[in-house]
Amino acid sequence: MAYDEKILEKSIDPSVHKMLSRAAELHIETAWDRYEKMLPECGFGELGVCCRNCNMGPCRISPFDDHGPKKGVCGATADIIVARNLVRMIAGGAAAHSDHGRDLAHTLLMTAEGKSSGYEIKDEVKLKTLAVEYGIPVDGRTKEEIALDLAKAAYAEFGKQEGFIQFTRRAPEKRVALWKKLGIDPRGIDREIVEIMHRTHIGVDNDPVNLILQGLKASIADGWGGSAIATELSDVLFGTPVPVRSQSNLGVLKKDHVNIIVHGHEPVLSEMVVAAAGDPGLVSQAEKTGAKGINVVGICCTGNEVCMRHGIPMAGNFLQQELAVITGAVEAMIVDVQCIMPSLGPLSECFHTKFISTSPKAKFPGALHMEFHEEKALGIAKEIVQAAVDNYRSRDQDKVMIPEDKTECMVGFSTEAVVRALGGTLDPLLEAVKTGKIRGIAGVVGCNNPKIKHDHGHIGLVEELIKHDVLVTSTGCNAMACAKRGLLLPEAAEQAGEGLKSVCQALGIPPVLHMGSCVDISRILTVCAAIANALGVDISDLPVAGAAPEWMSEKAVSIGSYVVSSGIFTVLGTVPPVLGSPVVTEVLTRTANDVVGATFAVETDPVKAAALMIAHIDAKRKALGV
Ligand code: SF4
Ligand code: MSK
Repeated sequence: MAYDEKILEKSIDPSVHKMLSRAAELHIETAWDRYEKMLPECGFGELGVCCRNCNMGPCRISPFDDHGPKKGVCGATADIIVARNLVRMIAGGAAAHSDHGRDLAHTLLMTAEGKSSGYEIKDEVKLKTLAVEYGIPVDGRTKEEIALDLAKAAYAEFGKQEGFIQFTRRAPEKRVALWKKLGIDPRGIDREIVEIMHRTHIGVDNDPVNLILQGLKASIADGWGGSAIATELSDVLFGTPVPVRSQSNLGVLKKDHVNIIVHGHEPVLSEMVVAAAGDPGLVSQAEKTGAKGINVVGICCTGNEVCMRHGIPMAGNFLQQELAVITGAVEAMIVDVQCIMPSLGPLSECFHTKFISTSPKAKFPGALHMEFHEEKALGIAKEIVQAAVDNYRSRDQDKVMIPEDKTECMVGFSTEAVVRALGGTLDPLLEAVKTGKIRGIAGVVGCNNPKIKHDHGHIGLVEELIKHDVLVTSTGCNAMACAKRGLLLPEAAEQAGEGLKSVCQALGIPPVLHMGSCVDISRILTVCAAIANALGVDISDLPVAGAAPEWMSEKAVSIGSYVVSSGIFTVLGTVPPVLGSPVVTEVLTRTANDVVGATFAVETDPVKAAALMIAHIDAKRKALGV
């Protein structure tokens, strides 16, 4: 079918073309329309030079006009304002990831105390490994006793006033020593986030470099702390992912089934929805309404979580959430926290879709709130699924338009699964890197953003990297873009360079490894740390690079910051709001290399971004003598 040129410009995904055309037909607006209405976006905001941290303002520095203001009312310069805004973004992102980790610690605590319903400790081996890491005794103790101590230890990481966060000690000794020297070895997770809010209050920290260092400290608390806790405790409770086959894209919705979408981030809710949807009583009720069954699918990182643990199909990434509702085939869109557009409420009212919020932290206009609590988790999940089943009768099949697009994928490469795929040790990977069959390793992650043609940034970059023998590890919305493109299949090795192709074929793995959700970037850090430790070097010495081609969220700012703080060069595909400050721009893109051994680069063209990453990888290979 031929589409309007304007629609084709918005995405590389044919399912998106179909659904945007459908939205236009129904006169329904989407994020792309709202983005266009927003243009031109505020130039001051884009440069990061507006401040409303106190009520003498709002103030904005005028970089465009020589006679315009160069200081805020308090005297803050563009450098100060940009640095404050940047680190507040880090605080927001680190808080989101870490609060997710805290919720997992809470679920583990409740489960260990026998107070939760429906949860169990699924990975006892991991439980014990983590307990040993924390110095918790394991011999002769029940899994509940160990889990109770582990949950309390993880909980304590958030409110700790002094000392260090245990999982940061997975980083190579040289890296930890550097963090200590710079004063950025984080103490408690919450403490570092609160300190950002304090320092950015009017009249406190007005040194851009000092502010950025605190931003890095909080981001390390996120990546090696809160996010790692979220990942590890999810594995304990729901099982450590192993490679599993599934499908991706809007075509996973089924015309003759009750369709339930789980969207958001925390597996605590979605695991129970998946369990409830398998309840024979609910399935038979669905059949009585005329449906052939109950079809659960995921969007955003919840999609990644349930896909890698249960093979539940992924309906799409961030910019596809509205399009899923526009198919007219969704009985319930069930959400918890993060990346959920408030537009879903009014949009759902145009269809029969029930938009169900579940977290006391995240309520939305137009949503039906069915609050989720661990004590009655399975019961509440069944009530939610029941609401979806009952809603099937309200579906107007004449309004249904599901694009047929869907692609096979292989997901679930946890660190443990990667090591298993390599035969139990990292040696084959190290050998492949040394011989050059694998030129280097890239972590490509992050969101969608209507500023960039949907999925073009992700796919353009990843395809270019694998073509040049760079093994890609992927999470978040990048992983979904890769899944839809068929890059998460072992067969995709055909698109890789000869070296990478031979390694993938020998091991039966895809050239792009799905490592999970946004918090699971902690898995990528763990792999990098293990490789650096095996080689006796720091992470900054490795031929590795990171990228977030279509990033948009504050979480992505925190991620980029902890990745760079860990010594990994990172390329951003959308421009961060820092260019209004020469000092901040210089620190992030140049000086950081002398401080933490890595920098940020900004490159909106994915092929050029890949070239930057490959050049960096080659330079590191040369320095390592491989
Ligand atoms: Fe203006 Fe300074 Fe207040 Fe910010 S903190 S709004 S720059 S006076
Ligand atoms: S879901 S943070 S849009 S990756 Fe983790 Fe996607 Fe970005 Fe949300």
